[in-house]
Amino acid sequence: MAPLSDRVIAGDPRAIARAITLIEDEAPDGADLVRRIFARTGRAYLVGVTGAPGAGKSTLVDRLIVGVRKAGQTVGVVAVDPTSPFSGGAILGDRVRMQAHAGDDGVFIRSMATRGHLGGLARATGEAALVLDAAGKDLVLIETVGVGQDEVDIVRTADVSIVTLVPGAGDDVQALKAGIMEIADIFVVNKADREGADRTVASVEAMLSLQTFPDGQWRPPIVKTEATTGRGVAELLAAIDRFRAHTAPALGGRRKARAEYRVRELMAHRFVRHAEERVLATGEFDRLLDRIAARETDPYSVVDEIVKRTVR
Ligand SMILES: Nc1nc2c(ncn2[C@@H]2O[C@H](COP(=O)(O)OP(=O)(O)OP(=O)(O)O)[C@@H](O)[C@H]2O)c(=O)[nH]1
Ligand SMILES: [Mg+2]
Repeated sequence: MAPLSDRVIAGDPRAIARAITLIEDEAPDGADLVRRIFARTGRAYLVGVTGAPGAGKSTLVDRLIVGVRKAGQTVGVVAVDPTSPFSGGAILGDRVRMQAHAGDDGVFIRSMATRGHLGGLARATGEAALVLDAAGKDLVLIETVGVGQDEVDIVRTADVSIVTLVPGAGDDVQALKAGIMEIADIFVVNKADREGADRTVASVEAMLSLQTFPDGQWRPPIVKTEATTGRGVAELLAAIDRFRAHTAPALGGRRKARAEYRVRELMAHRFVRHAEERVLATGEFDRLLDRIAARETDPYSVVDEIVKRTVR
């Protein structure tokens, strides 16, 4: 049989699924695969969709799939599943959605569990997106629940970040402000059929008006949607297209920044692992921690010593 990387590049759905599993499992074969496919990536447009649990992200993603397919493009979806009591349900929901597109080989949907340790979930998600990119998908949608640093990192791996809000979530706007709000390229107020949608739009608008957007700088638009009926989805797709056109000249810079982030993360991960596995004797790390706790030494001295032995 042809190597997995070749089958991924050929767009074979079973190979794509296998490849993403390798990446999720942090198998050495996964790293090898990324190496083999990397030159074939960089063509897909990566769309991050985040927002509070239950905001309607999956429903929205589903509508986007339909819109993108109508436009004749292929699409891959990576849905990052929160490790919450809901996760089982979410995976189930995504399975149901997958069925809806079963038989359409222009669509590939995959849920990823939030159990990545080494290198983190952002790495796994980013690499899953690479697989879909190499497989020739024109658009890759990444759905994630926006709560913490993981999500901010995931969204950073996208070319465009969509933050999904819902009416009556004024407090959420506050809560989201710190992290996710700053990385929003497009705001969506979903469930616009509900009472208070215009108030939510107004509060995001008020927040945006506090910032200055110099001439030529993108000002995030606010799009009202009703994912259940598909209302506003065409406007959202149009906003994505506008953002894409607007940022096309800077895409290289954005991707370079992403590369920097990845390489730094990988370097840190490798160096730590090297120190733990090759430099420190078995149990030594633990003993060092005990000595720090007992104030016999301090963290700086310990790290100085480890670095000295590592670069020797
Ligand atoms: N009224 C209304 N309900 C909606 C709309 N969009 C989604 N919903 C409903 O909201 C619920 C959650 O939708 P999902 O698409 O699963 O939300 P999600 O953000 O993906 O949820 P998690 O992945 O679990 O965080 C479902 O019952 C949807 O039918 C909308 O525009 N209006
Ligand atoms: Mg969902």
